[in-house]
Amino acid sequence: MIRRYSFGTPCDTGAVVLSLPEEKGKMPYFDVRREGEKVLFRTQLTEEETVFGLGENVRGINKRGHRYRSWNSDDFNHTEDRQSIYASHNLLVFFRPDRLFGVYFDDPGLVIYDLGDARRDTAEIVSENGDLNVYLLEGADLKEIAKLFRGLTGRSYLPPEWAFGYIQSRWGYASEREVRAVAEEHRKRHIPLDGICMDIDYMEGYRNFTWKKDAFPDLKAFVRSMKEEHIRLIPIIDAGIKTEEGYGPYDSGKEGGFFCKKADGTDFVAAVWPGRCCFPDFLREDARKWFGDLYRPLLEAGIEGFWNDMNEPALFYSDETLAQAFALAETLKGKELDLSENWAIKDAFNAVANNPEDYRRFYHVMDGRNVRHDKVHNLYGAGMTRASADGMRRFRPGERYLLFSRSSFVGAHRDGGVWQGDNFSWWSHLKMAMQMLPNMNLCGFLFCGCDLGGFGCSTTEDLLERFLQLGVFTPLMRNHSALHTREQEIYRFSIWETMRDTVTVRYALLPYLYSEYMKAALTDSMLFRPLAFDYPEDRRAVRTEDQLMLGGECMIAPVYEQNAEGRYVYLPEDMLMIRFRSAQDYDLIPMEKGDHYISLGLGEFPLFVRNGHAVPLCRGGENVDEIKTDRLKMIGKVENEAVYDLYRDDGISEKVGMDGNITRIRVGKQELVSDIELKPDR
Ligand code: MIG
Repeated sequence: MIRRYSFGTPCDTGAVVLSLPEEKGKMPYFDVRREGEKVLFRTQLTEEETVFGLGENVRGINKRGHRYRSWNSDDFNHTEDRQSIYASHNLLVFFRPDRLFGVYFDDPGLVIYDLGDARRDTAEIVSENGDLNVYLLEGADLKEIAKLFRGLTGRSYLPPEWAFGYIQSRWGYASEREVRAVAEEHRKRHIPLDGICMDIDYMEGYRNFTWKKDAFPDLKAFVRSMKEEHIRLIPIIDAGIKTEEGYGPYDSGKEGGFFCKKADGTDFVAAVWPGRCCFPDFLREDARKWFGDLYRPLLEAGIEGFWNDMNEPALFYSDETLAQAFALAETLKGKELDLSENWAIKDAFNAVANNPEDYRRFYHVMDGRNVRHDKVHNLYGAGMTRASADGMRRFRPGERYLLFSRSSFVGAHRDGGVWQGDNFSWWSHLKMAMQMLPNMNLCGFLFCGCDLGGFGCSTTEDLLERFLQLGVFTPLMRNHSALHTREQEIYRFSIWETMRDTVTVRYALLPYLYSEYMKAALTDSMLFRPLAFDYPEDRRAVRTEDQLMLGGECMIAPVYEQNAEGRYVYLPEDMLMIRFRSAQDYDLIPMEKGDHYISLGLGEFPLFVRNGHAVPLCRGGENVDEIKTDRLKMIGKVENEAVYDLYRDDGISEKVGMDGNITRIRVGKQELVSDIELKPDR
């Protein structure tokens, strides 16, 4: 059951697709009070209570014991003490033996969550603006809450099948020659590959929708020839549009009046990569339409997918924030700084970027009204996602497209995926990337993944290998790194063959992973789940922070520690461990419920299959087009019979459903593996 409570005058955030009558009575579970504009929601937490939710954010799967803020931020330093990164996914699920409910704060502005931080026994959520709808979700179990939420907010994005291939990316690829070299090195060494991302360096002076003519003399021919090798190019697009007369997107945006404006009616200007930029008003339908059409030249060149960046929006500086810093510098010039001046001057220059005053300086037009940006800040990235998704839908009606964004809000899960932003090449970030996955899925974002290997600072061989072992299972499997860090393509490393073998497992599992993804999307369920969702009565399972349920049959338990040769795993029931070394090379080890130490040398990683189930493994391939599902090995410990519903489709049509796309595979009692043959799917 879902109930809606309304506070102040909420706007339509685009998150919710169900229209529900407003409840008039008192809201259960929370003490609600108003303080000025703010609305505060308080609830008691018992010792055994677990809190799930908040999607993309720092810390563990159980969010309890910390503070978080919904305020989309370009903050690359995802340390434990952060309270927000790039997304606002305002769903919480409270879970304990005597109560279970979900609560969604449909609020586009700043929301602060104290989930047992000030006091262990109290959660308090504060809406700073006080204009919001609150949805209460009640169901029989955690899975039902997740499903209700998807019913409330709409079906998750369906990517094309090729998007499940391995993608290589790096900030710095600046020419056709460089991109071709990356492709060649993969193909030459038989490292599977389906896509290469083009970061900002492909553009002319970082201007969106341009490309360097000397470095990419014939983009269309280049895209075509890469596609012949089954490699898609995936360009980046940023939010800001360079303010420069004669640059098409600026001129047409200016002419249409599509940029966000300040109170005096002039365009808001702040610097990002290209220098001074204007910011499209993505909350306006006409501006979205205009922006979505700007993707055309790239689509016409054959591009089938994009990643959208800097859409919190990130602001490097504005004339106003710079002027403030310089003014302070002027007053301190020549002085011997005392301590407070010393800090003040540092703070002043740090504050030129992403300054709260800048976010109060410009306006959006919503339903014909001017709305100050900070009141709806968290909708900006979702608006950009929608603009580009619609642009691609108009260009290739009926076909799926690849799209992933840095910033997001619930609702954007219908139009695209997300990557987890700028992590570091840290072991702790490998763990955090895993912990984010189930909460992102809970909030509807199924197509996600982190920068494998780590984005900031230099990776190491073992760290990249362990990242890849997690990436084998994430829908977006992308190796990405920052300029000036150690080069991170698989072929750069002494253990490249080990890494390649790891990637081959992705391709052998692709029929399964694609099938589970599509079924999760089409049935409004989750692909990655905390163990609590499947074993709610098992305290050990509920408290497990470093293992995830995957699809209907499996559990993963990645290694996330340096120099580890194995790890402890808790099995909430009897399972079969597949210990992978490559698509062809793996051990099958039946294991019993309970605690186990599992040895996992550097190139080894486990997948656990619940007894009584079997999962398909195919021969693999070097790209998704090569994947065949006519001959499969069904792997699992089956005493009587196991049934697996394999989802297959043409991999590209937008209009798909479960009907007609499910092949029911039955395996009888088996010796862990049985070979089966199916009618080819294409
Ligand atoms: O301010 O385009 O998160 O993936 O490589 C940095 C350069 C801008 C941030 C993205 C990252 C990307 C980088 N971008």
